[in-house]
Amino acid sequence: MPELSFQERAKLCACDAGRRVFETMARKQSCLSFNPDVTTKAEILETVRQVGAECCMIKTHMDVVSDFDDDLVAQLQKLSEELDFVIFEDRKFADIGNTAMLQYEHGHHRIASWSHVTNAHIVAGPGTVEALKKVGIPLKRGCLLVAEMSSKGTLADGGPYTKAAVEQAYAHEDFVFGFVAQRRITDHAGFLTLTPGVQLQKGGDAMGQQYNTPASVMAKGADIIQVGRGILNAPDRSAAAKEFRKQSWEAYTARLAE
Ligand code: 5FU
Repeated sequence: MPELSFQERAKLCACDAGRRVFETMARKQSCLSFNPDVTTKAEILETVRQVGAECCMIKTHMDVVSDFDDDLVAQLQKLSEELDFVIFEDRKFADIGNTAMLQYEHGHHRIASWSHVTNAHIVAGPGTVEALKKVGIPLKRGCLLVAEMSSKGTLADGGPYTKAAVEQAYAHEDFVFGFVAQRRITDHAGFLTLTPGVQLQKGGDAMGQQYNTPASVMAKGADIIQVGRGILNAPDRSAAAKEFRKQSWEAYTARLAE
């Protein structure tokens, strides 16, 4: 099957937030999502200002931010408009439906109120995503399912578990618009693949993370490369983000030309 462009794939995506992601990627010519995994509001905003212009998406873990407040959200939303990126809170909901729904809508972070995209594990069965959807759909939010992980020894490793994630996604296409995975796991072009565990050199960290290069993950069908420390720890973050963006966009255009 020929590879479709992100513009064409936006039309095949049944989720409002998912279409917004595909359209942002096409408009900005960026397959790069950056995660500022830092623990203060000032550091998050500083790093997003440094690299947001290169990214189609900024992925957050707000539960590690010591001084999280509503103003952080307001400033991040403002930057998302100014620099044109989608906000993705990587909350990885995993509980029974009722609890996941409460966690998504309420609590300190009120994720559904500001994050365009979130994600969920499928370990608890279909109830998790069914419940998240009740909160997310009226707000035009979208969700990715964690189908495979980048870490050593993961149980989400491409077998029946990954297949079950694909089945859940098909059942909720208006809310679920793709996967966190190490490769493309379905032929449905309206679903997007976001791949974490990416650095400019293959390798890993001391706690089980495994890294592949932008070109190698794009060749396996990634649409978005998820990069954290590869940019965060670079001497020039903006230059590093430009390089990740260039390498992944070139791999995407090469895929279109095949
Ligand atoms: F689902 C996953 C996964 O399988 N691997 C990941 O690394 C999510 N992640 C996230 O991507 C993780 O929580 C980090 O926020 C990010 C990777 O950051 P790094 O600094 O590039 O290793």
